[in-house]
Amino acid sequence: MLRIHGYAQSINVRKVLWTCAELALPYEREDWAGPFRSTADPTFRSLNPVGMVPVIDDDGTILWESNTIVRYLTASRNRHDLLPDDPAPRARIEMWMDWQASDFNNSWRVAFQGLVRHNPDHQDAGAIERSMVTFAGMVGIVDEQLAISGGYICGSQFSAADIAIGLSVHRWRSIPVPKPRFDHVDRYYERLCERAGFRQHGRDGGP
Ligand SMILES: N[C@@H](CCC(=O)N[C@@H](CS)C(=O)NCC(=O)O)C(=O)O
Repeated sequence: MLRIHGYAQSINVRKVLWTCAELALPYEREDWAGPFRSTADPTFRSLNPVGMVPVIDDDGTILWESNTIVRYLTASRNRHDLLPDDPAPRARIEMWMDWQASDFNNSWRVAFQGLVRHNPDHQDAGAIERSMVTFAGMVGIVDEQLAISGGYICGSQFSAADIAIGLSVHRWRSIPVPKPRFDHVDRYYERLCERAGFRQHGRDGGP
């Protein structure tokens, strides 16, 4: 049985949970990080030396990094509709996933910590404003892509990249301040809400 290590409210753990829903894959989950057991625990560090959730143990295959796990689960279960074998379409999906993990993910950090988590370390109004401007710029890029892509981030078909991008879009919508409106992103969000996995782990899974 697949084991997932990580608390269910983590955006990165939710990528894995949503993927499991898409694959109808049963799993057991252990709470680690966030308000639960510290990832500094040597047991956890033996699974992931960088001390972050999610981690999976798939019958002895131990992996960390959420987007890598999403790709591994879809590929190992032969879900070529979500992640094709063909190098070019596959790379286009990986490209959006890599951008999500590196640039998009980093843009919201200060705004999210300050405005949603009310983290006392992130209450500098100027820094929050700068983070919101960068975040909005990146949601604007997603909006432009959706205007030409055909419904999902890499085309007319839902793919593994939508799991990463979709949760980032959900995070954008969860920030409780007036924001620029992006019509293609709004329609994308409604399209994602047609999927049970997104409703559970995105829309209703926390900010
Ligand atoms: N690049 C990593 C980032 C993972 C990450 O930032 N995980 C957070 C939770 S969302 C974490 O483990 N934080 C440590 C903690 O809460 O103790 C991934 O995509 O898996």
